[in-house]
Parts: sequence; structure tokens; C-alpha cells
Amino acid sequence: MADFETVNVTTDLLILGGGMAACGAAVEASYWAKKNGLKVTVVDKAAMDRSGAVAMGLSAINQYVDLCSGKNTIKDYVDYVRMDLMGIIREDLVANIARHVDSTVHLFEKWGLPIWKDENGEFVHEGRWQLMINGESYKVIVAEAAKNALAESGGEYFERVFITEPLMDGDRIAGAIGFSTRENKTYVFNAKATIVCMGGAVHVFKPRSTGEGLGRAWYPPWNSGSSAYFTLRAGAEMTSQEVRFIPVRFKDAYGPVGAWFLLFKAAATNADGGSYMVERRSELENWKPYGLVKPIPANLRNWLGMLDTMEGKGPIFMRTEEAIQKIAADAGDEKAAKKKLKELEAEAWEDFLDMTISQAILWAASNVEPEKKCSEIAAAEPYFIGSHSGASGAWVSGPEDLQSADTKGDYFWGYANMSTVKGMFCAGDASGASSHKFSSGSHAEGRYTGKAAIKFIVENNDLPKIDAAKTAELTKRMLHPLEHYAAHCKFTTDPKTNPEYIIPKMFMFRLQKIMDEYVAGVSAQFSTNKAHLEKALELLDFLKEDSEKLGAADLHELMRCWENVQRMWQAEAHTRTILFREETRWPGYYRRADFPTMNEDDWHAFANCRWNPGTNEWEMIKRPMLHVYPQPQEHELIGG
Ligand code: SFD
Ligand code: AMP
Repeated sequence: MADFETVNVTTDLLILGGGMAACGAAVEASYWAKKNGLKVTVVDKAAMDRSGAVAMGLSAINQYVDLCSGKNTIKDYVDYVRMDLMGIIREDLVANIARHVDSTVHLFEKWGLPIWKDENGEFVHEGRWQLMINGESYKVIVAEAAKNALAESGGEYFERVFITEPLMDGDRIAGAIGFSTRENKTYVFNAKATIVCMGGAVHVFKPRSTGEGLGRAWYPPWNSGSSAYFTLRAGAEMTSQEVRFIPVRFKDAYGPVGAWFLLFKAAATNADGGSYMVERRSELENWKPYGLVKPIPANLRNWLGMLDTMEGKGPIFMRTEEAIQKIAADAGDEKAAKKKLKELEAEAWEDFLDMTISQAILWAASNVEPEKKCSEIAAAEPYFIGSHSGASGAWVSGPEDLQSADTKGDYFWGYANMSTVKGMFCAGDASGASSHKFSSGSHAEGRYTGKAAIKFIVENNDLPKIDAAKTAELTKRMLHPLEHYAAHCKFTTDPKTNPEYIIPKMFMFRLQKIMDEYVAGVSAQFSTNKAHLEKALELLDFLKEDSEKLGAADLHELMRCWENVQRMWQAEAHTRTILFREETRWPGYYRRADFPTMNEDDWHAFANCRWNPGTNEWEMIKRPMLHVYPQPQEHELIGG
């Protein structure tokens, strides 16, 4: 468009996103870049200090392996994650994160993050792998370190620049395009390697929240599937696109449950006061060996609660009052109990004030005193988040030294965390099959991905070419919603309703309705089948056609348009992969009603997919689940 300025940026390493993984990548890559006379550039759609999932802060660091104490080994963590994901993980990737994560946590502390300590000066654990923090300013601290590292190495960062599309030079990535969300500027980034860390995807499914609560979700609504879209459009192979995450959360404000279950040891009970974790234990036999391990996998914990809800035994309550009163009573005499109660009250509120402020607001607004009254919990709508208990993301190479004779041919192709596209690396929510990395593991993964990307540049030190005509075409397409809106908005008295265009919010509602009803959303009680999935694909096709008609009144709406196009691509990859995997493996995340049981013989494997940019066709690929570590026998797992 005539009134848009084009900003051309040439760099060595381009880091897309400014979240946990990106900040880790920036810190480490800057160090190696400086040694090699290279430049690192970070681009974030928001302001790094408060961008991504940790924007509000967090109250726990969920991955700390504590290797120094000798209590845990890397294999312990790999076993934990494999069982939680019902047997389907890349052990090489999980192990790589596990061996680096402790040093990341120590860096966080050095940079100023307050981690809870006990009277002996030891970290206070929430659970075996989780540490408690005073984390309101967590992201500010992590971003500051990243910015300092960039400044020291002569790097730069761009904030409020929304990345849309990859630029390719044959089979190698050459950079990316994007636009400023504040000024009439488009950006063309040309780089020798690119790290994708633009987070997961929220609001692909209709959320439980509606009306004045709309927009409220557990994971941040501004993570809109940019990583999945970008990697797919570059032609990368994707993995585990069926493995969405359904978190159980405090109902309506989505407060996390970890501190309640692990730190406060609260129980969840149904309307009759019964505990589904106890009463439905026999159901776990149907999902063995995974159903018989400790902790019980997240999706199976969900599933037992869902069975109660589907039988009309809801609501399900988190018994905050019982848990707090019990800990206080155990503190000793009346005075000690009173003191402990005050402490617990403060901790309960801080848990949410540090991480999910709206939950604290909802408690205050509805007169909830957690030490006196329990709160309802519920299974949330699905999210795409490879860093928590889901697994969706790009299929990336593992590190060379962690491969076994079995895995090396399939899981290693030169550089740690490089996708199947040359020069394009992924970390955090953007890389798949390596769950349970959370904030700390994402940062650790970002760090060694940054180092690997610099190694790639040193060994491939030519600047890939950008095709000017193709870039112009993509830029025109990127800005089209503005032009389209301007051309037609006077046609109706209400510019929101127009036969020539669809505004992004309405487009999002359409996408969410398709996914909710046909692809196992909340309304469908997380259940689907072949016919539903095929119907969804038919409707997604129409939606894709109509995406050409998206209209944007301003730059903010232009961002909304692209967020929803990206969500739509995430939705399609998800639907196709659920259709491909003909079994039910994670019943508490989704169920194939036409294949209601797990099929270890045929589906103890990865379901991968790839969109072919040349033919516009999707390819579904089954990849073997191979082991790096010796597998425990079934009897060793039970209760272990
Ligand atoms: O309790 C573009 N998470 C928790 N992790 C923990 O360690 N402890 C917890 O307590 C955690 N909990 C929790 C968590 C998240 C949330 C929202 C809540 C509670 C309420 C998970 C972690 O936060 C998560 O695993 C990591 O943050 C993942 O890191 P990463 O880097 O993959 O994603 P990001 O941090 O969201 O960053 C994404 C970045 O990309 C930018 N971006 N930039 C340019 N162009 C585009 N098109 C872009 N699209 C996105 C974003 O702005 C951001 O900078 S608990 O519930 O488990
Ligand atoms: P959440 O608040 O649900 O995101 O959980 C935070 C951390 O605690 C994650 O590592 C979860 O896997 C873990 N967690 C939450 N609930 C339980 C539970 N009931 N049993 C074991 N681990 C849990």
C-alpha cells in the first residue's frame, strides 16, 4: 500500500518471538554471536517485558530437575514425561531440556528472581519437579537479561512487530515478513538462520468464557498459533498436532491447580463429596501401563473427573478449605495453628496474584475466602502448547550425543532443534514431542537452540537470497484486509456487518464453533469421530476461502485478522491429525468415539503431518517411537 514504509533488516540470526524460549535463545546466541562477529535480532509482536505466557508472572517454576542433589536423574524426568504423555515423547529432546534446565533456574535467581527458600536455605518445592517463586516480575527479569545480552553483542530487538510469513530461498529459510502494530510500516527480515518461538495457540476452540468474560482463558489469548502457522508455511514437518492440552482450572477465571494439588495437598470432590481419584481408580486399568504409574498422567486425572461430570455428579470442587484447615491444624497448638492459617491465606492469594490475577479478582468479587469455602474447578477448552502437558509443535532434530543406536537415523539431522527446513530452528511451544518444559525448560531449550543456530550460521555463512517479487506479493497479501475494508466499509451503515468482508472477531467465532462442535470441544464433551472430523474439514475449507475476505479497519484489526488465519491453520493441522490417529490415547484430552480404546500395536508412534507449499497438499506421516533409555518393566512402573 502506498502509505506504508518498508523497513529492510539484514541480520545473521533472527529470533521470532520474545517469550521464555526467545529470551533464552537471545542470551545464549548473543554470547556465541559476539565470539564469531555475528548479529542477533529479536522480533516480538508485543513488549518483551510483559509478552507471552509469563506476561502476568507465575507462582512456580515447574521444571527443576535438581541434578546436583543427586535425588533425581535425567532418566527419571524422561520416564515421568513419557508416562504422562501415554508413551509418546521424544526422549532425546526431553533429556536435552532436563540436563540444561537447572542452570537456567540458577541464572533466573542470579538475575533477581525470588525463589522460595526454607529455613535451611533450600528451595521450597511445590512437588517433585516444581519450585515456588515470588514471580510477579518473572518476565521482566528474564527479558532484561535478554536485552542486556543483545546490547552487549551489538544485537537489536523490535517490539510490536507482528510476524506473518516465512521467506524462503529454495529449501532454506531466508527470513520473515511482518508489520508494525503501531505505525504504517512493513518489515522484511533477511537472515542466515531463524529461530521460531512465537508460542502456542489459544482461542482456536470456543472458550467457556462468554459475554463480558470473553477473552478470558488459561493460556494467553495473544498466543494465536503464529509458530504453527509459520513453520507449516515454511514446509516443516509437524508432530503431535493431535495432542492438545486440556487443563483443569478453577472455573471461570482459570486459576491453575498445581499449587493446590501439590503444595496444599487439596482433594477434588464431586457434588456428593466423593473423590473421583479414589472412586474411579479401576478405570485406570483400561489405560495401562500408563494408568498405573504415579503421578497419574494429567489427561487421565482429567478423564476420571470428566466421567463424574458426564454422569451428572458435578460440580467438581477443589476443597481449599479442608486443605488449609488441615495444614493449619497440623502446625501445633492453637496459637501456632492461627499463625499458620494467616500464612496459608497469604500464600493462597499470592498464588493467583502472581499468575492469574483475574482468579483473585473473581474470589474477591464473589466473597470467596479459600480457607472457608471451596471453589469449583472444570476442564478448560483445548489449547496448543507443546511446553506444558500437550505436545504439539514442529518435528525437530535432537542433539547428537543423546541419540541411541536406534534413534540416530530418525531423530538427528545435524543441529539440535533444527526443524526439517534448513536453517529454521524451533523452541518452547514451537517444538513438539518434548512436553513438560514449562517456563524454565522453554528458556533452557531456547538457550541451546540459540547456540546450535549460531553453529549452523558459522558453518553455512552465506546470506540466503530473498526473492523481491515474492516478498512484494506476500506483503500485498499481508496488508490486503486493510485495503479490502477501506474499499467496502461505506457500503453499510454498520461497518461491522458487510456482505463484502468478514471482520476478524466474527471469523474467530466461526472457527471456534466448528472446532467446538466437530473437533471435540467443551460442548461436544471432548468427543469426536470420523464423520464429525470430515465435516469439520469441509467447513474449514469454506472458512479458508472466506479468509481472503477478512477486513481490517486499522493496524490492530490487521493483527487480529492474521491471528485468526494462524489459528485456522493450527485448527486444520489438529483436525487432520486427530483423524489420522485411529485410536483414543489421551481420553482426558479428546476421545475418538469410533475408536474408544488405545491401540498400542498400531499407534505406539508419532502422528506427523506436513503441508506442502508447492502442491498445497497435506501429507500424513507415521514416525516410530524409539527409545534412548532402557524401558522399565510394567511391574517397576506400578505405583513407582
Ligand atoms: O501453573 C509473536 N506456564 C507455567 N510454567 C511454569 O514454569 N510454571 C507455572 O506455574 C506455569 N503455569 C502457567 C503457565 C502459563 C500461563 C499462561 C499460566 C500459568 C497462567 C507455562 C509457561 O509460561 C510456558 O510454558 C512458557 O512461557 C512457554 O514459552 P514460549 O517461549 O514457548 O512461549 P511464550 O513465553 O508465550 O512466548 C511467546 C512469544 O511470542 C510472541 N509472539 N511475536 C512476533 N510475531 C508473532 N506473530 C507472534 N506471536 C507470538 C509473544 O509476544 C511472546 O513474546 S501453570 O498453569 O502450569
Ligand atoms: P498446573 O497448575 O495444573 O499447571 O500444574 C502445575 C504443575 O503441577 C505441573 O507440573 C503439573 O503437571 C503438576 N500437577 C498438577 N496437578 C497435579 C496432580 N494432581 N498430581 C501431580 N502433578 C500435578
